[in-house]
Amino acid sequence: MNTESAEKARTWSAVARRVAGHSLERSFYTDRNFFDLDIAAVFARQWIFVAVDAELPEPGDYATVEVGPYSVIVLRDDEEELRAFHNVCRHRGARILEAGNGSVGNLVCGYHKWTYGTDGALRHAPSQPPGFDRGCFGLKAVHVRSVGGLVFVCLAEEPPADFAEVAARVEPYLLPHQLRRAKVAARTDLVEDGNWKLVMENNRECYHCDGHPELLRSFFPTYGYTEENLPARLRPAHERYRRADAEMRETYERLGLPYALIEELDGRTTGFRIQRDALDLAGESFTPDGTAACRRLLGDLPTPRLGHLALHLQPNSWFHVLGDHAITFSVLPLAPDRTLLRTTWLVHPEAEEGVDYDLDTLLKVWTATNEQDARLVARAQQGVSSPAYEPGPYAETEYQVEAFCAWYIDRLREELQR
Ligand code: 3BY
Ligand code: FES
Ligand code: FE
Repeated sequence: MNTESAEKARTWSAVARRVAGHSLERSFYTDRNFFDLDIAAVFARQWIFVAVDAELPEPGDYATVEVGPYSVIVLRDDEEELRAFHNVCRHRGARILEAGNGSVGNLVCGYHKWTYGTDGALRHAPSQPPGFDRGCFGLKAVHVRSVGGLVFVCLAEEPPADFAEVAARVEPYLLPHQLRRAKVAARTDLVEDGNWKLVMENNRECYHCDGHPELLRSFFPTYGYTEENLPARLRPAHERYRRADAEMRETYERLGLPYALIEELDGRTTGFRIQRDALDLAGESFTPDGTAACRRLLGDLPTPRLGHLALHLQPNSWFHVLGDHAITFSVLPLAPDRTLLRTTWLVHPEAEEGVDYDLDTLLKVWTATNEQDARLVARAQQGVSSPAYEPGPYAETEYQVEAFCAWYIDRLREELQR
């Protein structure tokens, strides 16, 4: 057996050995081969959440995003449509734009100044001989689409066919918040010392939520439990939840806001979960007393007491959309043991910092929560890196972690069978 097929056989047997209801083996979190396979099977195949429309309001506005070895330019073109291109020059391959966001008239490669329009067409290539056909050297396009103001790219030639259906089911929940026209109040990049799957798994359970004192002022720690498996210490919170939930349902009905839980996290190509749900205390926002952090409400909604719309998507994102603001989370793998978590806070387009909202108050809870989660993820990475680690059993309340892993293993199987 050559090295490549020996490697493939090892990968196959690790995938085949996976025991449902248990965490993954060490190699999935530590090996370069699995990291490369994750890029090929997941990040280069699926729709990946990378940006928000509100970052790119005007023609020429762009954001560059690194997805494993890929670099992608997401851009608003001259017709105000979203476009995405590989950030790779068609001359000798240099990165065209440096990392970050900005605004351009044309895309000019920093190496020898080949110049592309916002439609990706090569407009100018200095000193090329007569007969040089610019039409053969346009930028390579990447699939891109917005779902209610959330921007996704897909690096595959043929994107998963079921994403359009997911978008159609999710958009009615998002549209009342008008995220497409919102304003970016802040964005943070946190590099976590753990594999991207540990970051996702950590987000998919509230078994560890005791570690989030700031979040738990407003977020019900009963999340993910049922009446049957609810621990006794969460009974009082559950009682408060039941009262708030009954009231919220009336509000949602009255305002015509979609709220029903849809949970299809595995068994399909684009796994997702969406639910509009109550928050504790004032029930408006992620603040110490639960009151709104921003006075101007998204989409000019008539009341801030709307709880939160929680959206989870496989493979790399989650969202909390409230009456007064929205927060988006994008997870991008950097190395087997390093992951970027990009968090973006959105407010009403006319909300003024210092007048309608205080930036510290707006950012406080999720900044603290992200840092707490990053410490837990680093701890998990350290532990699973030990040869003594063996996969352990999930608690019932960790069913969404199991759904994530089952979904992920299916993607690896698909890739290995290609
Ligand atoms: O972000 C979420 O969806 C929540 C917060 C706490 C745990 N996780 C389920
Ligand atoms: Fe871009 Fe030469 S590599 S112009
Ligand atoms: Fe957490």
